[in-house]
Amino acid sequence: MNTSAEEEEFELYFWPTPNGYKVSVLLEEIGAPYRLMPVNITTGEQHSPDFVAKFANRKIPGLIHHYAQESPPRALFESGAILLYLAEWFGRFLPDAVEERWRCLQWLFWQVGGLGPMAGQSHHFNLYAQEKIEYAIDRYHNECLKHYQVLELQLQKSAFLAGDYSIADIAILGWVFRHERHQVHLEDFPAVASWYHGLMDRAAVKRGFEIGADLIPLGNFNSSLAREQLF
Ligand SMILES: N[C@@H](CCC(=O)N[C@@H](CS)C(=O)NCC(=O)O)C(=O)O
Repeated sequence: MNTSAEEEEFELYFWPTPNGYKVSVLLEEIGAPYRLMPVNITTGEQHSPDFVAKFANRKIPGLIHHYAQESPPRALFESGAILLYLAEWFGRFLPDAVEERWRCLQWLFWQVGGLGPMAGQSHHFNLYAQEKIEYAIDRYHNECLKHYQVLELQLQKSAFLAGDYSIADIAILGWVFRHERHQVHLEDFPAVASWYHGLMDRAAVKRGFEIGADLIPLGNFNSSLAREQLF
């Protein structure tokens, strides 16, 4: 850590979704105090001028780090970048050894560029699209299955993705948490299932996924307003 605890403050701009949970789980694992800043993406708060001024991507999660009194705070979007930033800042959940570090980054990028977008589109076409388009539903479901198969083969060889438990596991867990929504049965992927249940037993992981539980009833992804703001 590079600053004194009194000067330091994190604000997590958050909604209880897979990409949001990745950061709440990591912050809970690290034990870093943070202020939760709910952003109701179903009512369009991600498009408010205030939010966009901080996070040009108009999506959660976003992180603000007040790290020194005399320096302007850092604002970051993109969950993978946020995980990496926190892991480097605290020197935790990112392997030091070159081989494992690159494997960790490889799986982190695999999640943000592969599993996340494919599972996200699967949720969209299964649950939110008003028109049920069989081709799109099948396409993203098949992509999810291919990604789970890749994960399965890796987890048959090693307990975690890259050496010890790391931000790669946390990033992937954020999406596997929603396996029912992308209609993947964990019984078909035994190594993924055992990795998943092992991680879900961790107290910090449980806390991370509990963050924002009170917000869930405030978000309706199927309202016409949500469709207008999100899709
Ligand atoms: N690549 C981004 C994706 C973030 C993302 O898609 N966030 C969703 C919630 S999981 C969101 O804020 N959507 C609001 C919108 O699209 O308007 C990341 O990994 O942070």
